[in-house]
Amino acid sequence: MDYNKQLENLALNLFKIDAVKFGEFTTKSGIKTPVYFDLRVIVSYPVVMELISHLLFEFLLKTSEYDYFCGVPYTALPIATLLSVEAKKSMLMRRKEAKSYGTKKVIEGHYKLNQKCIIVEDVVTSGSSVLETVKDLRNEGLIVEEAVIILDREQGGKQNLEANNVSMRSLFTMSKLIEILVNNNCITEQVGKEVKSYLNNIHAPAVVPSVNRVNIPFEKRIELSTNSIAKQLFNIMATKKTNLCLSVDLTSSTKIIDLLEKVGEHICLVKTHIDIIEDFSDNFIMQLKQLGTKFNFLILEDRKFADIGNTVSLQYSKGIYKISEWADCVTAHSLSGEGILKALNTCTNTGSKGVFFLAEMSSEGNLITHEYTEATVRMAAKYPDLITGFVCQKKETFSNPGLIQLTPGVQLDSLKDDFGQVYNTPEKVVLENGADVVVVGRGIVASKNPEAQAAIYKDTLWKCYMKRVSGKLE
Ligand code: 5BU
Repeated sequence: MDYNKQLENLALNLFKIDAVKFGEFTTKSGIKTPVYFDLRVIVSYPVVMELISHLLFEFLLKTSEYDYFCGVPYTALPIATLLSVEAKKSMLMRRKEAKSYGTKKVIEGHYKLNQKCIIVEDVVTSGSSVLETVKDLRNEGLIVEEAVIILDREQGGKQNLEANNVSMRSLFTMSKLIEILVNNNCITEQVGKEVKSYLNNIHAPAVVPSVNRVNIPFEKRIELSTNSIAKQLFNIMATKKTNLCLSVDLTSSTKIIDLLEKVGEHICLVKTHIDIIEDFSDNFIMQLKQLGTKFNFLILEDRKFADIGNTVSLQYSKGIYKISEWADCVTAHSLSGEGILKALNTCTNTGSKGVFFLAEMSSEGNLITHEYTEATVRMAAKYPDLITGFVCQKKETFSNPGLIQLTPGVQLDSLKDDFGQVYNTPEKVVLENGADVVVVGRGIVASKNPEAQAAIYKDTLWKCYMKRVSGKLE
């Protein structure tokens, strides 16, 4: 039987067993509704349970790669169990309340860090129940990026989940279910119309993205990273106790090397704009790498690639600079599409590489919109081995604790420069805005005593970070 026929069969069964009802009800999110879906009853109907899990497996899960299922308690638990048996994949169980004795575990079952868990849920209205389960699983170091659902009420839940980096697929949308029930004379056209107009008018409130990553210490986030440069950077930060990135925006290679000799001990990352250097040479690169080894810092070339993939691959590996040969990581825009990431991914011929993907900018009047930022984060999720983190300004921008938030536009005092750069203080970017690595350029480079100034930035930023992870925020 084809998918649509089987779906119709399921819809009629659900109607027959009173799992879908029409009248006046209030949902868990407090929304009044003329239609109510109550799947708790399915435990009394094994044939319906089997049909649901079979459809979920056949049509939504066959092509996915994952290690575990976790049902959102309680209604989806039997479905998750059946799926687990059908797919021969283990299941995890989330407790609604942690045990007050013994292990105090929230997630039951055996699992390993960085393995993928798929969420199973019956109905999504706002997505908040799914997100509670996602949060607990992510806190345990599991990767949660997908949810399979029986019914999407089409009231904003899908968007709320996407804002939290969870993509959702469902067997039915509410409109589809209603259409089937009207076509089969289970409900009148009038009731169908009422439900449709209700769906168009009532939306679930937006759910604030979970921001737990900012409370997890760098050393714990090493294990959560899937990019080797992110792992190295977290490691350097944790051992050197610095999250300062120096932007060496100087045009003389000797001056850069002299400066790094002085401040190398205070930084975890050096950020270059290689094309502003007037006396570039291979010798400069050699010295830069030697300093990186001597002081244990990585090199980020802030190239901001933005062209089509083929051009980017040439810009990355050819020309005078041959960036791919020496930069541990680079910055790239998402503007021209996924081709950029594909190109950078295939050029990783010389060991481990990373990309800081540009999701937001610090400059006044930049044209990046909220939608652009969200699409950038979604695009990055397809390249877990390549992406080191995001260049961004807000903690809400992404939630994956394995990725690094790199934030430029920081100075101790001045508010702006003459060309639209907007500065925030170290306190603001680390404590409020979620910055992991903080980029400082002229705040250090243009000061009278860069060495002393770098030490001040390092100490101030690290104190803010320590305060953040200790959870002692006002
Ligand atoms: P400053 O001297 O601290 O203003 O230098 C900031 C550096 O970060 C500079 O090299 C910029 O090119 C870079 N930057 C930025 O300032 N803002 C952004 O949004 C991005 C990069 Br992306």
